Amino acid sequence: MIIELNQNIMDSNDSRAEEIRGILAKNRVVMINIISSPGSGKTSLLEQTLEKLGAHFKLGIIEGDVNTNRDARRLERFGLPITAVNTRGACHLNSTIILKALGKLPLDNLDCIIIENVGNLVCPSEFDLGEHAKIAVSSVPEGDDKPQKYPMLFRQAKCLVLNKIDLLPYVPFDRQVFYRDIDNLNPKLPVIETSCTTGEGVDSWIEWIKGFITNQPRRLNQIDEGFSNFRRPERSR
Ligand SMILES: Nc1nc2c(ncn2[C@@H]2O[C@H](COP(=O)(O)OP(=O)(O)OP(=O)(O)O)[C@@H](O)[C@H]2O)c(=O)[nH]1
Ligand SMILES: [Mg+2]
Repeated sequence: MIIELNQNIMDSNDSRAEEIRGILAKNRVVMINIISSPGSGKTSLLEQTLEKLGAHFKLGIIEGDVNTNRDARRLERFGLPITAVNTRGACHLNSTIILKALGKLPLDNLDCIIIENVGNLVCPSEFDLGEHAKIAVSSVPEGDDKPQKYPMLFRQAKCLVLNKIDLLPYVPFDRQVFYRDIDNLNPKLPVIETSCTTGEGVDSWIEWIKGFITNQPRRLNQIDEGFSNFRRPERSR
């Protein structure tokens, strides 16, 4: 006898994501989910971000890793609340994991939680974590064809960071192809070019994320309230 289960396998993920949205709204916390292939520079971008954003907002981190807590250890020096999640092989974070991780963070004393998802360009974008924004990180040595080959993340992202631009002189990367494909997939997507190694472009990213956090409808626990007039930067090319 065959029993058919027609329930959407994402149903339970989606209902927990809804629960998370309620918790974040109640505590007036913004949650950002950073997604990229392994090694594009998520942790490097987080290091830059915590350095420069930590003085203005109360930040918490959820660090997703498949098999170690190395990235969480890299961020320990900032002295911020970090929940390290070891997925033991799973290629993405889901809303059940995030719900548990939120329980370990001091939500009533945070403005923004930044999630570093597991390095993977496909699966993490399929899971609603109840976040306010998915942020895509792509990097020059991965190639200019990634948006076209893995479109889901680039369609969903609210901001795209193109990292490792210091390597442009050394590897083939056609900006025209990259931007043409982005324009086809998500024409309004802000793209910010950075090098986490030289620091180039990082200030534009910091401006974007400050603006995003500030513009969410919520009570701010900001230390510095000087960002309410933020204007979104033009796409850098
Ligand atoms: N040249 C160059 N290297 C970079 C840049 N950003 C990061 N890297 C290097 O790229 C490697 C991977 O960076 P990570 O920040 O660990 O990347 P990640 O996305 O967090 O990697 P996973 O967590 O394993 O998915 C490290 O050796 C970094 O030093 C950059 O802008 N330019
Ligand atoms: Mg990392």
